[in-house]
Amino acid sequence: MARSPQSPSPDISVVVPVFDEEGAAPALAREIAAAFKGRSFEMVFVDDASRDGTRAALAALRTEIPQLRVLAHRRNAGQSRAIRTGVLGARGQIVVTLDGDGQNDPADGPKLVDALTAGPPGLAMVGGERVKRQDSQAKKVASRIGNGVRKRLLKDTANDTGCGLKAFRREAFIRLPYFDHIHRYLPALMVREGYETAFLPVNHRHRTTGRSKYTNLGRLWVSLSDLMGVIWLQSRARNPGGVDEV
Ligand SMILES: Nc1nc2c(ncn2[C@@H]2O[C@H](COP(=O)(O)OP(=O)(O)O)[C@@H](O)[C@H]2O)c(=O)[nH]1
Ligand SMILES: [Mg+2]
Repeated sequence: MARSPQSPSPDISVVVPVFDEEGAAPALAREIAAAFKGRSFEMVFVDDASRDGTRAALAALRTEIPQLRVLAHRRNAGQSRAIRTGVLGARGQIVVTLDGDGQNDPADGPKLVDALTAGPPGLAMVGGERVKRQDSQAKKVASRIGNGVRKRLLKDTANDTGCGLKAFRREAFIRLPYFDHIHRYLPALMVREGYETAFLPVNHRHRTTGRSKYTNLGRLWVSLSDLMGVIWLQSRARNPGGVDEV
């Protein structure tokens, strides 16, 4: 079934950034289709100039999965930029993001969406928190320290901002500033904009194919400059506490 631009917009857009994930992406697309079956949704995979067969593998799935869209960067621009491309291209009012390597479980997606839509009007994001992380000990330790330092400095009440599984209102996301790696600071930046955030425990799985794109040292280095940047953004925020039309 061909998608026509006139087809009605879905309620939910599932955005998946992928870089060299040809082994994981097709199975993940099928899992997303199964998890959101019966709901009004689309999925937007954003291929970040992968060097393997990711793009072709996804394109070949479009007849099997009519809800699948594939956007492709011409140059590699990183996970945050890929998420942003997906959100800007999304047609749903609610966006769910998840990692393209299969480590997040798509079955958790609808749960986050339901928590978001059932919440108070100011609630703009429900983030996943990986309860039993299936990563190397070194990655788990680095993540625990990183999350601890960030939470203390930013006071964003988030225990696990590195979790790729999140549901948020598209409208809220597009008001946030953009910088590389912003996807780890969404809770703090949502609060800065005057929104509320909430968190739910989610499943986490081993990476069974492909390779991690990040190293602990690389992450530490950019985290230091990002943290300073976000602290500055927080210090320069002023909030009117609501707007009344009189
Ligand atoms: N679009 C894009 N996605 C990326 C890039 N680097 C990582 N990712 C995706 O971001 C997700 C998390 O990356 P991953 O390497 O699994 O990180 P880890 O789970 O912390 O080891 C996966 O879906 C990757 O495909 C990138 O440069 N561009
Ligand atoms: Mg991963």
